[in-house]
Amino acid sequence: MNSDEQKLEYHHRGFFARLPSQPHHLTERVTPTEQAIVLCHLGIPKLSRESWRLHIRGLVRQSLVLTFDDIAEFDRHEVESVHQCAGSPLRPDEPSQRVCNLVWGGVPLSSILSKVTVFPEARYLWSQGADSGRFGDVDCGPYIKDLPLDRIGQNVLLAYEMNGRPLLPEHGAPVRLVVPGFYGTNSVKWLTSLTLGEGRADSPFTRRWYLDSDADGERTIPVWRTAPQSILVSPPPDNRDCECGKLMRIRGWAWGDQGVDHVDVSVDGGQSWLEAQLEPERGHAWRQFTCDWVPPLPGHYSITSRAGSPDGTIQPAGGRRNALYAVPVTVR
Ligand SMILES: Nc1nc2c(c(=O)[nH]1)N[C@H]1C(S)=C(S)[C@@H](COP(=O)(O)O)O[C@H]1N2
Ligand SMILES: [Mo]
Repeated sequence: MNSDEQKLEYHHRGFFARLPSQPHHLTERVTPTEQAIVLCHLGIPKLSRESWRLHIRGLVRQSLVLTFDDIAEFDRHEVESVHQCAGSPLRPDEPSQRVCNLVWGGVPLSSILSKVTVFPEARYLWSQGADSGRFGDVDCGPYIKDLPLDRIGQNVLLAYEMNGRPLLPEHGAPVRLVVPGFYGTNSVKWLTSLTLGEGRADSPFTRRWYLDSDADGERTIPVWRTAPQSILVSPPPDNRDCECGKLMRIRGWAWGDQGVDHVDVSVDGGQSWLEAQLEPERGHAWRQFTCDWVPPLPGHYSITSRAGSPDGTIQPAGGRRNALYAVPVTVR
């Protein structure tokens, strides 16, 4: 343990999560902060803007240390983006709908990196948080993630605001990384250092967990880019106002890092599909889809939505985090 870690105080020590997002509660385009997911593997460290420092090191000509005021001097940018937890790293294939859509304010990482000379061998950016400790019976050291350097042009942000307010402690105050289009796990909170590296970072969060097997099961791929996914906001489960012969508007959100070019809706548990209307793309923010349906007969129905990306990938029936799920509806 170095002297920085010894000095560090915590609001909360150890795993902490708030995952309130029941899809039908996510009625708003920008998720209110109280409804946003919170996921902390190791705890919630206490950091102040005044004493916070960001170290930039590794394959750069000269390392750099920035204060909060240094960061605040750069032009402020805003990015609206889906913020999705990939689910428990101990149960990576479990389908989940832990998601929200937030507006982040801060400085593009590219502006910060333009202040250093990056050596051509550098291919990855390692990002480290102030938090350290145990997770899943493993002594993890600090929370460290990485991302390919060529991703940085895509709105990667050093964020100090969420939904127009300074970051709350649990969301990474005073400054965190935000990687739009990647799963939330990559958006390192309580950011303290950025290291330019030739290979991937060496941490349980990059080498032991957050690795998926590809379609053939032959290779592992880092849990980086979000797969196509959709959630149903309306009707809510077990809705009582559905009437036979009365038009029902089925509505929800869809997203995916490769883009989503269609969403289909099924009312019969996935046996047949109707095409939903999808609003135009809006960067890495989620997109609304709607589908009008007139229930022909009273009875029990099972509503499902399925997003697909231009390369032909669609949400799978099961066994993946972006698998389909169904909303039961009774029609009178
Ligand atoms: N330093 C640090 N950053 C972290 C984490 C963490 O445990 N420590 N959790 C990650 C995970 S798994 C998710 S889903 C997001 C959650 O961000 P939020 O709590 O602001 O919603 O933060 C990511 N960044
Ligand atoms: Mo997560």
